[in-house]
Amino acid sequence: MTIRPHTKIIFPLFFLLSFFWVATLNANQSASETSSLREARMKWWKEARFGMFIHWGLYAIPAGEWNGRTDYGEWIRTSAQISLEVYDQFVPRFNPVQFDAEQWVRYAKEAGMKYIVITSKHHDGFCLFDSEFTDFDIMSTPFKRNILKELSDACRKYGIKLGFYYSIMDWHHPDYLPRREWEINRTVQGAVFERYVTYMKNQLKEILTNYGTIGVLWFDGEWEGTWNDKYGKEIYDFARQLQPSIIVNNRVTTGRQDLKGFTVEGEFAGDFGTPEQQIPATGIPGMDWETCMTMNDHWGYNKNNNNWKTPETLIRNLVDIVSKGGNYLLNVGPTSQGLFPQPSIDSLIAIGKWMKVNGESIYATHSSPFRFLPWGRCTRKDIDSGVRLYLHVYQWPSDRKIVVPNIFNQPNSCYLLSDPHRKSLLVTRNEDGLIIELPLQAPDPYVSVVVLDVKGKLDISNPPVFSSTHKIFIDLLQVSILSDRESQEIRYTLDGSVPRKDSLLYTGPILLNSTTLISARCFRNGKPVSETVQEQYKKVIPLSPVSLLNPSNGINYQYYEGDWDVLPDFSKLTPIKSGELEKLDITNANSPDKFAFRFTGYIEVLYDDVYTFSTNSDDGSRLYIAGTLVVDNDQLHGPMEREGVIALSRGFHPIRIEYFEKTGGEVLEAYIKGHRLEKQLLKFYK
Ligand code: H79
Repeated sequence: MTIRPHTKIIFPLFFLLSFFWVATLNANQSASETSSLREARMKWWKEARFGMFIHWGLYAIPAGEWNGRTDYGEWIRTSAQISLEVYDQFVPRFNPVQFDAEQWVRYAKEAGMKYIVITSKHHDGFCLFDSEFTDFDIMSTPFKRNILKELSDACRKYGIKLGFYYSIMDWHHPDYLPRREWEINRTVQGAVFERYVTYMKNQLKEILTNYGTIGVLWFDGEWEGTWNDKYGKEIYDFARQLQPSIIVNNRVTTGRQDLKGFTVEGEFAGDFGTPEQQIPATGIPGMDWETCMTMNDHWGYNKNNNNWKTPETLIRNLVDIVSKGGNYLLNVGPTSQGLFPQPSIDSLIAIGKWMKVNGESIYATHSSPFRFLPWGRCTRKDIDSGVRLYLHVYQWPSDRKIVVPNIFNQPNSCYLLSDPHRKSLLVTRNEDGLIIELPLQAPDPYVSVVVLDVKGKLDISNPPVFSSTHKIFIDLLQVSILSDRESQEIRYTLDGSVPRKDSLLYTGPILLNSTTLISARCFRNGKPVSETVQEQYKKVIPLSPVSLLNPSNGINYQYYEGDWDVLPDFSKLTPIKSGELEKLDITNANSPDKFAFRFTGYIEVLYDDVYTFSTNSDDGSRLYIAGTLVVDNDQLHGPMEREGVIALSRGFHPIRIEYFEKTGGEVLEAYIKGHRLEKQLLKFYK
């Protein structure tokens, strides 16, 4: 059973849990910029919350179709393996006579968007602007009108901020490396990557000096091994010198982990994270981010794809993102004639209609103070008398009541944001929180917003959070329970029952010596003020070791080739080569891309303990001990570390590490950490 609290130390509750309001310093902040200067630079962007992405270029001409396949987009040159010579023939065909920059900007404005980010150059290398440094630009087309110039003038006229997307990867420039692997007759001879970096700088100087103030610089295509952190920082500084207030995304350098869009902790991350086609489960304290997303399945125009998101989805995405503290950059892929697809226009108008009524709940608001709301989302804004909560109701309740859970502030006023008369809604309190009585009919078919003004500083009780080194243990485990509020008690049970006012009072870390289910809940004045949370802690028997007669350093490997997006089933494959290596090493691959390794050997641990193993890999990897999957780091991604735990007895244990690489950079490392063992690279035996 359990040994009761053995210490009276009150834990520093606030460190862990004050994340909803803390504005931490950005780890990447350049030394010369104070946090208040950074805040001033980011202000317009953080208040804007909603912007338009535009993917436009030569790829709008094939419109997603090539040799009978119809699912291409802006990647068509590479995905359909179109040679440079053939792709170049789109240049004399690019003549978007219906392009009207002001109309595009009006669409954005109409939708309630505050900024536009357009592809000045996508991966295909084609430039929508007049560049001195290449002929592969708009001036070589019959159109001969500088798109960026017209758009920047229109944006200025309508008060919309303009940003430029600029691809680091460039499938056209002779000095960019690597080539696509199917481009067998495009020689790399004479290619000098440094010269490509100079080309980039020259072009960045053009787009950052010829079009007035530019709000955002949005890099992409940074993941091929040729780009690195040194270039990234250099280019970031270069951009900031030319436009001191510009906001630069994290793809300027190489720390982005995958399409989740956030940079590896501790690495330079530009000014904001870039989740792509996805919305993070929660925001990240002190981290600015922007989800970019398509309206159908493609960024560039695809004439056959009709998988359009509904206005409801788009509006709810915006609300969801803003409630988590992010921005929404919603894409339009115009046609080769220069027109927005009609379904995009329709959605922009529908969003705009919603924003005209409800925009106040989006612009310049902050993330939700609630961890979870069953009926929708919340954003908030500080006002003189306290805090204004915007309650975004997705499911209009049939009993006409919504609960604002565990809030102690006194309500000041409450009304529907759509109601010009601001007719008061009845607010009462019960033990769950504030209860708001709504009218029978939802004012909006997609998301209805209720305004709730409360007095003073927010006083909301979220459920407590458990903290321990692991969820499994061998002998004893110390578990802490933390709350984000000082003025309340935590009560807990160890038998799975819901904590009551006379349950055990938490006063300090709990020491467990057997498998236990802990349930915890916050109380104030003897009344429960939060939901109950539970966690199971499992006592385990550490894995028995194996005996090795003559252990020597080294590891066995099998090498495979193939084109995978996830780890293959190695049992069905025949290795191309195999042998022994001194350490975990993928440098003896025969090919730069599309290969896999399977390593087998033994590791030794010196104590019985719960060990944390991790792999850092690009692309996917998995680590097994004695056949048990411990680390699952599969999938396509940039360098990314994932961990897992297992209890081991002192001695040798069989280990297997699987790894694959599709394209781009490659890395594989494996680490171990224990209570008495600092994190270190694994050593292998055979
Ligand atoms: O411009 C649009 C797309 O054309 C471009 N980004 C958006 C804004 C895009 N290019 N590629 N992708 C999106 C998907 C690529 C994913 C991967 Fe990777 C590249 C998988 C592995 C390398 C990103 C970097 C995820 C892991 C590392």
